[in-house]
Amino acid sequence: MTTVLMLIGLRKTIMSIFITWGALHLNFYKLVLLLLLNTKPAHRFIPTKVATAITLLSQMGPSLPSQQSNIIEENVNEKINQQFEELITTLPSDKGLIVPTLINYKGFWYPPISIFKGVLLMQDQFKARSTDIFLCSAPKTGTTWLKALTFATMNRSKFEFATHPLLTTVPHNCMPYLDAYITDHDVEALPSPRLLSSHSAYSLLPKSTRESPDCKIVYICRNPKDVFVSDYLFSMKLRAPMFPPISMEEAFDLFCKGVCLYGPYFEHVLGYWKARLESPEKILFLKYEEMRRDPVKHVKHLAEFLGKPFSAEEEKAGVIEEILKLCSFDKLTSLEVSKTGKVAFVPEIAIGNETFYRKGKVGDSKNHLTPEMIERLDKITEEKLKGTGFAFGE
Ligand code: PAP
Repeated sequence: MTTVLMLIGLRKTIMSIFITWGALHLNFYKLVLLLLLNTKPAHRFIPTKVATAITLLSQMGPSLPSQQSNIIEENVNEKINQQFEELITTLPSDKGLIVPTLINYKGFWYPPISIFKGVLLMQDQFKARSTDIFLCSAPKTGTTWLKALTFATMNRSKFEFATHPLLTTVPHNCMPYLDAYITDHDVEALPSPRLLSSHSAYSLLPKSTRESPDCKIVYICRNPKDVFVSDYLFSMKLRAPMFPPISMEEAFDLFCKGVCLYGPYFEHVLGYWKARLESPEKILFLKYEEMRRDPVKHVKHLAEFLGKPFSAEEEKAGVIEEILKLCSFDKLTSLEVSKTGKVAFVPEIAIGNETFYRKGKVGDSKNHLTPEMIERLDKITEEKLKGTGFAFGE
């Protein structure tokens, strides 16, 4: 009996040491995440509405996944699985906002979930086509708006504005988010031209995409203060209550030292900026603030860049204004689909559609950051951009 009690006592002591150690070491969270998230979740968090969105996705436009782009059981082969598991336990890690841990892969921060497998797959297997169009961005820089505008522009002769798919489908479900999509879909089955999106850094896009002289990349950036605030508030809505809360001050410190999803933010922007300087015909570089100020000019430019310029008749008929109205913050937020549906880029997390819209304003960060925070981030921005010839929009 005494031996049994001693054993129980010993077990409890070992457990408490393990838990205390775990709370202090990020690798523990990696292991927990592995256990929680890497156990073939079989779309465990995906509600029926997401399945409906996937079906809709398969019924639309030229650059959208068609029925042939079957959802496949798993695209991840043994080699990628092994690479994934090795990397997530050996790469440098730090704190994350949505998931508690981020890992640093080739200079950029990823969550150790299936998106990271997607990035490995993108590099290993993705074959660019000369007709591919990539919409690239760091998170919270205007991706949702850019997706809506590009989808509406590319498909303008296909859909009536009164019955447009964007009235019933969120922009994120109108095109594959490659980083996640590639893990369980056949990207080869997508018809051309493929309209794809990615949050990955330029250096981590598939080699064939970077090297193809013809496939196009549209990149959008936004001033870092608004990006940080938008990201923090968005992430706090998604952070699971089981993980300890993270204050805005702490998240700000992480952002300033470059630790943020897909970041460091400045390196993300500058990677695309440098690539754009080298290949201006391949990369269109947009700034959220400038687009907000003069959206007509930018949508015209976008259409020209994509090889679908608006005709004089279209301009006269007000097609650009119709597209802008359809994709506007007010219109999109008023739709039923934006209030009720969910997007599940990855099986692990389903995101309420309403979460993608907050204020859609330029400069809202001044209502959230202290003057000291603003000064600190402005200083970092100045240092990072020195000598690059690049400036953020205001
Ligand atoms: P994502 O990375 O999660 O896709 P993304 O769309 O890049 O997010 O950025 C979200 C920001 O774009 C939000 O900014 P805010 O937090 O400062 O408000 C969101 O409100 C804004 N946004 C979303 N849709 C539009 C739109 N149609 N027009 C303008 N801004 C928009």
